[in-house]
Amino acid sequence: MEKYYITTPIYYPSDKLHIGHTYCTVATDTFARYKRLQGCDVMFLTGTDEHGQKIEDKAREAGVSPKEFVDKIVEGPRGVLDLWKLMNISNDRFIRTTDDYHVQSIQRIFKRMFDKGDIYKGTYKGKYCKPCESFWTESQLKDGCCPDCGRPVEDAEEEAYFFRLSKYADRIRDLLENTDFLQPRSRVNEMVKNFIDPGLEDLCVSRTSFDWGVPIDFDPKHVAYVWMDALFNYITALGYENSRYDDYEKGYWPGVNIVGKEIVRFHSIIWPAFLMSLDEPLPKHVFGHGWLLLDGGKMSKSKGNVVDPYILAEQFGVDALRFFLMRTFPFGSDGNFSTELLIQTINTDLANDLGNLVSRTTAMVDKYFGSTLPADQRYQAEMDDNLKGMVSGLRDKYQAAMDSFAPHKALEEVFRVVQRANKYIDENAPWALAKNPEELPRLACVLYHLLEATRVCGVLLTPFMPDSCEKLFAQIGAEAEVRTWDSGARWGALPKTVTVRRGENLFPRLDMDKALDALEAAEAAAKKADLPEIELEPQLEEKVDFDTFCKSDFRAVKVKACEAVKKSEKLLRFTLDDGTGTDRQILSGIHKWYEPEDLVGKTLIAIVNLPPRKMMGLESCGMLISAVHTEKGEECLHLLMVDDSIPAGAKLC
Ligand code: ME8
Repeated sequence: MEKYYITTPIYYPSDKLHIGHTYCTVATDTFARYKRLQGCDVMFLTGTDEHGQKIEDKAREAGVSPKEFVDKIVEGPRGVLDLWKLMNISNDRFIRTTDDYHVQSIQRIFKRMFDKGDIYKGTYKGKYCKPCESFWTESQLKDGCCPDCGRPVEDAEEEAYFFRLSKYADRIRDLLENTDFLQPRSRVNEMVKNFIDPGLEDLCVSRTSFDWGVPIDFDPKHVAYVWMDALFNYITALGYENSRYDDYEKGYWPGVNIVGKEIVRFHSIIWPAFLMSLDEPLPKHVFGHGWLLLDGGKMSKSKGNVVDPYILAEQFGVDALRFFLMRTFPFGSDGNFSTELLIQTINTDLANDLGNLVSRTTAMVDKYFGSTLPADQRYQAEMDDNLKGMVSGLRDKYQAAMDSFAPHKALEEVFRVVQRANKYIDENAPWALAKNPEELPRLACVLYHLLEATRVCGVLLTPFMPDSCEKLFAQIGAEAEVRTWDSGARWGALPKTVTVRRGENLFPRLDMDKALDALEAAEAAAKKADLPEIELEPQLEEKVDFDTFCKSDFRAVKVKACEAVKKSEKLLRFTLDDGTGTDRQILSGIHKWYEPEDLVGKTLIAIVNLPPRKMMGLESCGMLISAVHTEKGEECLHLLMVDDSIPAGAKLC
């Protein structure tokens, strides 16, 4: 059986995971599942990269040991392991670079390279980017800052060990330029131009200024450079230079390393040079995927724009989220993430196209044939050829896309067939065939074709949405033997007299406004749950000076009319008597809590000297005051109302 080894970058647990990290791991999981579907003996590795100064610093700030700090992020509630479980990540192994066997391997590897003369002692003078844990030479800096993250760098000088990276420059150039080692091809130029052409300098591979790393056992004031420690995880996890595993000898290596674009330099220059030094085989491929961006910028906790994968998966479903990530963003390029796009994709591809195909087809088999198709399926028609041809040719196209690391293209092919199948329903109008008893064999044939198209799409979608495809198979009556890779290329594998079992709607349609509101509420609740209790105490809120407060003009206002704003789920439009003799219009997003007719005649409190704002094309002059609190995770809102003894226009002071 062909062995296939694939890895994700090991995550640096200095903070919580965001949707960008999830993207990378879901993609690798999809490839691993695809190879398993093909019958390969797959080893899929992920893990965490736990050493380095940044973690030592963060742990100190938190008042815990570095190990306690990383343990919480890796193993704690809603930590890394929990997230991969939730996302249905099928890794066979999880490595932590603090694991004893890995530490032992790094020490042995360091010694072997030292004994060989590829690592030597010298003095490090240069620049260091602490957040990226990267050394840079003066010439590599961009405007004096780290070329990766743009942040300031520090001067660094210390006794250090160096790796003779320069010795491997020609071999690395050849590897990049003349093989398909680094993909997509577009990344090759960047590496050669920025790093190889200016000349590769030897690489500093030890530090003495902090302790949180793998100690060099023959010179213990040094710890191994975190990238050396991290890169070797790909083979130490197979048992290289340790006795914990024996999979390295069993032939899993060389494997495929999937990495994000900012760490392609480490993986396509330093990593192969390390392996060359040890005379070990190089990875089959390094694939550098793009970034998910938010509003065109990088996702990062510090920008306060992290999108929590837990919340997204809980709100929209694990498979819908997995699917969206793979369907929407071409794998080698950057893409702009947005929740609106996620909801749109769910509605279009999953609810309208795939979900509808399954529910319409099973409903018709159920309605016209009492759930089991009859064996008599005469009358193939010429109009069937196009659908049959597309379905029969689908697996090859899908395979070509997957093998060139283009899962988005594979999904494009599958959805072309899903859409074609939906069109086939309309072309054949089964409801019309059902009216004529003589047409029943043709009707059975049409429905069988639809089930076949659905089944083949289901087989090929399994790596992307494993749980949903199981449900899909159960509904269309596809048993285990027709869920296989082989059967994915065989038109007619489904037994003719198949029995369908109508089930729940696989992907219900979402209401955009409601879904966004629910997401906002879930995010707010999660943020609250994250905060230490003391920060919720009102006395810690920012103070407003008395004069500023006095500038606010609060008035009693009487509701003359109130109506829902067209095309808005939330907004109510109030016509108010504010005592001035001229009506005042205020818009308020409170429809969730109040029906407009219940508010007419009530006296409310409004702040009336805010600058006018436009909402849904209407002007709002002021804001109604309400009291808001959360009960059982639900946001509750009450408008402040006063009794009739207070006339409209009365000023609150
Ligand atoms: O780089 N979009 O760890 P890491 C897409 N420990 N991918 C993103 C992303 C985004 N917005 N943000 C991060 C490290 N990633 C090292 C790896 S491997 C020997 C050591 C990806 O936690 C990023 O590109 O900073 C990287 O591939 C992965 O998440 C882990 O990032």
